[in-house]
Amino acid sequence: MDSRGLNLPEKVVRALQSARNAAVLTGAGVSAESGIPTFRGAGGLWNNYRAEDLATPEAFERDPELVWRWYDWRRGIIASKTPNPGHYALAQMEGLFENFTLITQNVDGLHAKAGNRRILELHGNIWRLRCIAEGTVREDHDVPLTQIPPRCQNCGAMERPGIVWFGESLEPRIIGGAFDAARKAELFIVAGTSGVVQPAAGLAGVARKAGAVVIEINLERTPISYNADVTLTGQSGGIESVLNLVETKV
Ligand code: BJW
Repeated sequence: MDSRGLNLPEKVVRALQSARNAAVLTGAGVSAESGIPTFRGAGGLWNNYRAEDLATPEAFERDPELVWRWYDWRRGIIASKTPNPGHYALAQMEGLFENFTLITQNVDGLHAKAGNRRILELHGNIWRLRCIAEGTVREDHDVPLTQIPPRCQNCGAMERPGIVWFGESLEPRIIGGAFDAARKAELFIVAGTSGVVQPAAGLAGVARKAGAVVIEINLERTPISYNADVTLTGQSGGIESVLNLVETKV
């Protein structure tokens, strides 16, 4: 993707250059270029692992050690990875709008590493651990974990990953903030998500209904494409090309 070859509708170019309020929703595809596996599609985690066995509260109740071993393995992969050009372009974008909210489904923490400050992590963060007795949360970057399952340093109870699993509610403050940002946005960019997991997938429709211009960036069309003014098919590193247009802001 390069900005001259994008051939964007006039309305989209205008939104990129004049919007004051912008929001972006990202998914696993944005971290794929850093070498972190996605969930669905070729090479996706759900091809080899069953979500029901690893990413539900019932799975954790049944076998916390198995769930923790899987998360420990994923922490090991993520720890060795760094942000890619797509992450950096989104970090740069934050400074180019009056209001900019980065809404992510990713749990890897790479948006913060790239420099974004206003981030809503819908599905939590893999470096956060939560005590199942007290609900207290701490950050832990040990790879591998020193103890599986890890224990609360205060009360000794088991900790769980600070992740939102299937069937669990998203933190009201975070999902509320995401819907507010979507409603307020004049420009809404969706990058690297299959658009099948709710409530995240509904954000683009909410933004569109409230009047935003919606740009999707993905390797392929998704259910979100129907709510997008334009779908740019290509790698999310191509967000750089979109950034070039924002930089010519009026
Ligand atoms: C590239 C690229 C490159 C690749 N460049 N692009 C309404 C209807 C039906 C069901 C529900 C509903 N409301 C709620 C549900 C249930 C459920 C749900 O949505 N299920 C559907 C799957 C059917 N949702 C929930 O349970 C949520 N909770 C909730 O809603 O609570 C209330 C409630 C509960 C129950 C019933 C009703 C209401 C919680 C969802 C938690 C999701 N958790 C996970 C795993 C935990 C995190 C972890 O361990 O890491 O989060 S699932 C997994 O999917 C992960 C992701 O964040 C999430 C989204 O995936 P994402 O990011 O889109 O990745 P992929 O792999 O799917 O797609 C990658 C995309 O990138 C592809 O499109 C590629 O083409 C593209 N790509 N390389 C650009 N280089």
